Amino acid sequence: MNRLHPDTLDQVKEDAQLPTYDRQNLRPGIVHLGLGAFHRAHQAVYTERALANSGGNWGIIGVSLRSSAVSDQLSPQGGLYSVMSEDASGQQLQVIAAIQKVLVAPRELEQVIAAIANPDIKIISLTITEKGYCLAPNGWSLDRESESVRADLANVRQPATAVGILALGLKERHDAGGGPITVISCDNLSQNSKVLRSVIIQYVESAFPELLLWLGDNVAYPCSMVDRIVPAMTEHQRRRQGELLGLTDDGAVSTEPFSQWIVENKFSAARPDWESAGVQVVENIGPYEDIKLGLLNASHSAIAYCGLLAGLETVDQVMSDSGLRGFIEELMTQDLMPALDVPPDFDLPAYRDELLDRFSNPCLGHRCEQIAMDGSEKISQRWLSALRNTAPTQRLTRALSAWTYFILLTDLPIDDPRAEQLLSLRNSKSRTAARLDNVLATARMSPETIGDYSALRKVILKNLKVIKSDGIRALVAS
Ligand code: CS2
Repeated sequence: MNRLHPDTLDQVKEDAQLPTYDRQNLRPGIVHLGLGAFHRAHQAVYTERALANSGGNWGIIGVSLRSSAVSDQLSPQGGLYSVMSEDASGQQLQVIAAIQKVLVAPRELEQVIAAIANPDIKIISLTITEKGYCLAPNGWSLDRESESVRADLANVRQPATAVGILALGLKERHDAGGGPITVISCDNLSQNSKVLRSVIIQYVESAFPELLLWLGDNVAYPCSMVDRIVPAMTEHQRRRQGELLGLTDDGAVSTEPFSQWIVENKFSAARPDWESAGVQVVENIGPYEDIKLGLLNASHSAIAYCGLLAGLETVDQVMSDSGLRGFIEELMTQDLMPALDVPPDFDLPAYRDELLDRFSNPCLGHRCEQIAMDGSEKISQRWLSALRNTAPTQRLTRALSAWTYFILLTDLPIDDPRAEQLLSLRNSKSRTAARLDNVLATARMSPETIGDYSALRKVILKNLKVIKSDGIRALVAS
């Protein structure tokens, strides 16, 4: 089979949807930092549709912040890749052409900075994951103690973090008279772009204080809520997708039919006609962000840790296990939903039911291990607000116990920005009770952040014993 490329598009099988706009004359208008599968199956798809509907120079320059893997996949394909959305009712395949160029920041930093400074670029979007924001333990300010931030601040012309790269790019933009720009975080963080604004400003205060006034006048940071389940591709899925497409595609991504993007109406420059592509632009984004994080992502993390401890591999396997499914459903209904502030016209039970259906999608193969990654960053975003104010809610405390057990009492791999610290806690010889506070503190859980912390900790210790003696299924059934 030939490889997907602008010159081989005529070989794409007829079921697949092809780009319908004039890509030859398209110029870039967006720089995206963090070119993972999620961006390719989400924001890039909306931009593709907006280009087809309304045109405009909204090509995307995608930037990988660390490895050259995505560049190796997409650059030989002229930036093209396919997105397949699938559930039990069937699949849809689309070739996306909106990504015009892929840069790898560690080796092409100058080009990345020049792209951010280019006056044609009106939007910077980011999917850099929770840990990419370099947040201090308070979850809000820049972690000046972290090695990566210290290294960037010591050498502001050679940054490696997204924060440092963005700050330097904006500085160059200012110096070149590049004009206003909108910066949109598309990560699962509460008040994502506000948090981004805060770390950028703190970084700039140290690195380029002369820039502060310009930033205030020229850069807008609309918050956004993004939603689409995009599991990491396996080799098997990539091959199968290639067969359906009629061409090999190293950049293929597969996902679910559902997709949602809600953006706060707060742009400082032009934007693609995203509304025509289904993006909702709203005045008040808070409730949408909280509901999605507090219900979808919060239960996703619970599924991941319970699933791992039960020896299950994927989310749909957890959903097919009646005991675990019942637990997750109750967790959502009894513990998570009451903690949410829901607009009067929002049907929360219907949203929950839709989530349960999406989690049950048998085509996704979404691995518990993938969701379990970066737990110390994720669970504070997802669980803390429900744990914070009330007396420890039973089921959420069980989910937190599952995470704690996973960290301290298993030998499952830990993929986490605080892995070193967590592994040394796992391997320490002291009693579990003596290690518990340190583990919880890595996820911003402490007497300062949780109302009845001592009750919570007592329940967790009891739960750990139950998991140890009788397993996770016994704990969730108790
Ligand atoms: C998941 C999310 O991996 C994870 O942590 O919870 O990536 C989730 O699939 C998306 O936020 C869905 O929109």
